[in-house]
Amino acid sequence: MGMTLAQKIIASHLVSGEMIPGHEIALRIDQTLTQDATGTMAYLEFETMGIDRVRTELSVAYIDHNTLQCGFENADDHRYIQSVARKHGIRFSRPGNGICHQVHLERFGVPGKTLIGSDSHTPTGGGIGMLAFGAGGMDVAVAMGGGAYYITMPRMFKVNLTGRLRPFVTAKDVSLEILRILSVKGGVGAILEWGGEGIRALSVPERATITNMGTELGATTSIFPSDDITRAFLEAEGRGEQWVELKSDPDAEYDRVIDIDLSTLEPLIACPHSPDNVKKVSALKGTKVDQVCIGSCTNSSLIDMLKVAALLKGRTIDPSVSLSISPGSRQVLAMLAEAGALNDILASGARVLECACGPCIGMGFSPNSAGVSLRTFNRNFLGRSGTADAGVYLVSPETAVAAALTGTITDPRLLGEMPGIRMPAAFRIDDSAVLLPADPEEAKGVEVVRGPNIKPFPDSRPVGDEISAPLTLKVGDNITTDHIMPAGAKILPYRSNIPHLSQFCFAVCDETFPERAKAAGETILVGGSNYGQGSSREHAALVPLYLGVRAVIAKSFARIHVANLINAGILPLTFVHPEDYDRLNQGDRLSLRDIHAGMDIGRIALLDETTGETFELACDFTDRQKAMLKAGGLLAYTAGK
Ligand code: MIC
Ligand code: SF4
Repeated sequence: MGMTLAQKIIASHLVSGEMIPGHEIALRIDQTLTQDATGTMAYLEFETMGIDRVRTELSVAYIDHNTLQCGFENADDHRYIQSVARKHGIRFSRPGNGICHQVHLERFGVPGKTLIGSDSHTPTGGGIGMLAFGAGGMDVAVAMGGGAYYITMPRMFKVNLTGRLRPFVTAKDVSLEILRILSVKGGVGAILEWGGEGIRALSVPERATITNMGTELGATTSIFPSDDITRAFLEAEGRGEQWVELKSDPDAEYDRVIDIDLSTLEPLIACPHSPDNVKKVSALKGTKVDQVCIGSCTNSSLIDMLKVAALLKGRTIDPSVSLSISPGSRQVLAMLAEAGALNDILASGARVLECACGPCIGMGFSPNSAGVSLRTFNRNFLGRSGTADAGVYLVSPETAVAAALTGTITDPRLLGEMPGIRMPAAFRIDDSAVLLPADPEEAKGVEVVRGPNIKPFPDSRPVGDEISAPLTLKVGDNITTDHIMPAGAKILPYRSNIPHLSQFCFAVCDETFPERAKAAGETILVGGSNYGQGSSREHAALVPLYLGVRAVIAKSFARIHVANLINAGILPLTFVHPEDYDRLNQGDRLSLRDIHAGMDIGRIALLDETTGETFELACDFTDRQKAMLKAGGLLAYTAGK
């Protein structure tokens, strides 16, 4: 039997394990990336490993999230990351150089290589034929040290594209269509491979929009073949020699095949507060819009921005709308300027922001109270924009422009002719904002600079044989890491200060949680299905650890978050009978007994001491995971080895 494209890359990087879906496998990692909001922690973790130089082919530290610098905190963290990168052999992409995923695609992504990044949208690299995964900071630290990356061998889904997109229907609408079909948990445990004749008309940045939002499906990753379109992109980036052809075998077998006829798609929109709450744009026409934001790692490529500029050219935005544009990289911004397109954007009344994540993560540009914000981003979780009662909708750049011009949700097809925009034959290459590390000799003298915002890690706690603690918080389905550990301009500067962050843990659900958890000493949490979806931030595990969370019981977990819980030494358990979720009440005292023996047989008994009821919980830990939990997490486990 032939292999799928992802299986081929896995096979060529397999360190241990069998490629049987559901089994743990370990992969050799060629490249890593970090961004600053997770990077400070990842490099602190890397430093504890005592390794002089990264052992990857390439590691890049990007500064793109925490760029407001309202106080000393971020500036200090950036200096720390810059110095640690210089010392340990990591390239440093300076603030303003762009969003990690966009810059990595432009300058560093190589088909057939493996990449892990401390950011959940690292699968953007799948657009260029990389096998790219989002991971917690500790996993990235281990990979930088030459260690393998462990995942559960995924199932293979094929998305077969036929036909051609009609004018004003875009790659973003394809992402929204697959979310409509599969939902935010439909990709869990799977890799999505995109193929079919329909991909021939999709450029690499458009493919990257699609693999980027595969994260919203909960997928392990997403990937496109590497073909002559990939070659053209690499050549235009001056990296043609890095191209290799990659495709699945004709007789490769998939666990599921999804067919999408591109010619039938219409402009789509994801409504508050979930990326899979998808409707046709036409169904919402006339809805008043207050704010429009164009950018983010999903839609900030040169092609996206040139289309936006062409549609704005000679027009003025509606006076009631505030429009922001964040180009994805310095390369994009410079080329917009050279083409005169930046002037068309400015003349329309748009506000041009820095080449960074910006509004996507609530770093400024929060909407007005109860405002309606249309964004070309990938997530619209409650509160993520920084305005608790705002309604955020996810759309294509074309639909965003239509709303900015009219002040209402408008089908972009009403804008008239779509200007013909093509990918340039050559991009403007200037890597001067990516600083190279010191050579090994010089590196010995490089001093790592630490600011006062860097606080120690929470103490690790080995999982013992018994946990008895109150159920301090019970939450529902699809809880995101933005619920568990919110981001935004006020909180993000403290990513290296767990005690400070802890005040905001679960603030979206229950502001009293941190105090109650601290008072309880030890705590058990209960959640519904897909618990921990969304970002890769390990803070959503480290902060609960700090607050005394010892176990999380849920109907099911999101992939990166469950790995982060185990890395932090928190026991993740699932209900054998999902209906048992309804029988546990917040405030009950729970006890888990004979945990170590239970981990071996995959079943742990739970007693609700308050009601006297007993329940069966499941776990499926590998020997490595059991050892990590017993040691108190990945760092303690690694130190012990
Ligand atoms: C996000 O989009 O939620 C983030 C901010 O990029 C996160 C990383 C973080 O929390 O720092 C992600 O996607 O992993
Ligand atoms: Fe940045 Fe938003 Fe992309 Fe996260 S999703 S990396 S915050 S642009």
